[in-house]
Amino acid sequence: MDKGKLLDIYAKMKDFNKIIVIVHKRPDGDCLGTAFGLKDIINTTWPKKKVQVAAESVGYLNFLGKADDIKDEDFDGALIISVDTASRNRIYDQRFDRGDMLIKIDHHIPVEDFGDIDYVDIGRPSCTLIIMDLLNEFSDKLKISPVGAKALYTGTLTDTGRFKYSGVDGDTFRSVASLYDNGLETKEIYSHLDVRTDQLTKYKGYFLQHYKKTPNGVAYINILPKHIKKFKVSLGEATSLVNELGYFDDCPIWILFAEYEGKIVRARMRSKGPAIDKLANKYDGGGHRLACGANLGTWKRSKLLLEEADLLAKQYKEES
Ligand SMILES: [Mn+2]
Repeated sequence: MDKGKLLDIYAKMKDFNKIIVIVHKRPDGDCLGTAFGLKDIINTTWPKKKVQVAAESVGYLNFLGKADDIKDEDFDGALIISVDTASRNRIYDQRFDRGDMLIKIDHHIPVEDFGDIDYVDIGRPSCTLIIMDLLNEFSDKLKISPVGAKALYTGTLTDTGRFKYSGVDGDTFRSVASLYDNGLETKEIYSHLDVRTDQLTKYKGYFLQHYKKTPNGVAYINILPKHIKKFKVSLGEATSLVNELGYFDDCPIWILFAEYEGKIVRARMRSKGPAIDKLANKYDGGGHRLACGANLGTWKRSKLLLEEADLLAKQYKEES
């Protein structure tokens, strides 16, 4: 934790009367939780400030809050805070540099600095936990409502796999404890996260019957538009099943390939041993040591990635 930089961020939030929080493209629970949690802290602490969130909406996360329709003039004289995003091109609203000042708050392995202040803490397993660091560091000044606590808890849950992934530590639970002290109610959160449509349930059946394994231990599946269409699920829903491939003893790496609009292929990569971030970097991606995304473009490149992942699995098995 960098207390000096947290003080800088606090001072800027206090200074500016217009603040826009921007998430990354195709947002997940952590980045939306971070954005709506931060919005709630600013609104609860300084009710007169105007805070907007720039994000696309994702059905199952709509309970966290509603994104704003942001006009060009909203950026004039505003403080922009980019959350959970490692590189410029992944920022959801590309007008991010039109404000007076830009702050980057992130927990991914750094790709590039782009803020006037860059606060990156890869030791935190979710970006929401950095917001909680800020909250706890200035607990005599900053306030949060149960609505913000709900958002921060949700992001922590989704990015840590419900406190299961590496990076979860005592600080994680101390931070979460303070959310309970601020009125956190978890029942509603689980009622939104623990639902599955008939369509996705049936697609999951298909998914579990059609994954494959490489010779040395990479479990993978290719998600094609025709499957999505047939089962009437969204790509977001289909790709949320990635960790269904994480149960195999003989597969330390698992990858979900999916074809997006314009025939663009992307990968979600996960590992329970070998570091995969360098491999993701080679394929225009990145993220964390054991959880990454990659932008392949074509199915041809997905085969190359798979071959290299297979090699990593092989080396890992030989070493351990
Ligand atoms: Mn995150």
